[in-house]
Amino acid sequence: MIVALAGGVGAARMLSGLVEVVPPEDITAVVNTGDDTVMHGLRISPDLDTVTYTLSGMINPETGWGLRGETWSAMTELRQYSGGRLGWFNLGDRDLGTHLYRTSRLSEGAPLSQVTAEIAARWGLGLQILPMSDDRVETRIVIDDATVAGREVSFQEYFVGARHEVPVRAIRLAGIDTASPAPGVLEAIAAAHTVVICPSNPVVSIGPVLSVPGVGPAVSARRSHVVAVSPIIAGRALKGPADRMLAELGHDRSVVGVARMWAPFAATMVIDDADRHLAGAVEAEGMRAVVAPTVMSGPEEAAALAHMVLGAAAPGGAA
Ligand code: FO1
Repeated sequence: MIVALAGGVGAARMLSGLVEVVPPEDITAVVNTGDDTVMHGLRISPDLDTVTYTLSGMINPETGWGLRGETWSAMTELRQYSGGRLGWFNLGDRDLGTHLYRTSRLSEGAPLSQVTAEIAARWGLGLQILPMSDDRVETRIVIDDATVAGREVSFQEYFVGARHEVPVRAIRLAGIDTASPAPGVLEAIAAAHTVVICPSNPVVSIGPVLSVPGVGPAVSARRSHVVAVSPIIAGRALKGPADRMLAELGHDRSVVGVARMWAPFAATMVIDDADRHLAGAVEAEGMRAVVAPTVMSGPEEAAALAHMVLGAAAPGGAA
């Protein structure tokens, strides 16, 4: 059994490699839901959907979110009605079907983990996709915008509304203290042969997963079996604001900064060839550094990285 702690695009690519080298039934993805939002009354779970659509081959290749070959009639109508005011977060016509289904099932009382399994089954996926929690946890971002310093906004207001171009001052995970891991999360981590920390944003993707009460300690308890893949390559994130966010929140904007965050949880970190010269500094943080090509530019690269990651768990088993 392999457990992957996952955010959005980087994790989805990592998982698409993992399913090529391990039977999908042996994989459990534990996915961040801190980015979830309610838009027009609909519950949107961007990271769950990015993982699901990517693994079913239906992800929109241009955006990295939403569905391939999407149409936008509903959004066009919404913008017409509202003079554009309500159209800042793009929901494609087919994608809306997913959000309508999720929202309906949640309002019927089904937990998010159950609904997520139903959505994965509809797309024919063999792996288990679990939200980090069935409880609502909301990643809130404290930003400095043009009008107010220290304004708290939702993750999507920061990421999509402000195009993640504004400085981040702090992160707050609303609801985290009372959240429980989704059923099966702790059991999967305890039973895993390897736990993979996917190359997702450490602060707003993996951070919330590890912050669900019980999850961080469960991962730390398996430290020697945990392999992290750095989302930072030569000081840059391939996609999204992870690099800037690390710096803005006082972390080192490099694989060394990531190692400092993951050392309590993972014995091994895979860093890119471009960061080979930092392997010693990563090891000084208490992690074993494994150097490999980590850019998953296509299915072959993703499978090669997955193969390497699964072989990289610390030898000897010492936590
Ligand atoms: N990202 C954008 O940059 N613009 C959008 O309009 C947008 C809409 C959207 C709708 C559904 C969905 O599942 C994801 C969507 N995303 C959009 C992506 C998403 O907000 C972010 O990539 C993640 O939250 C970060 O992991």
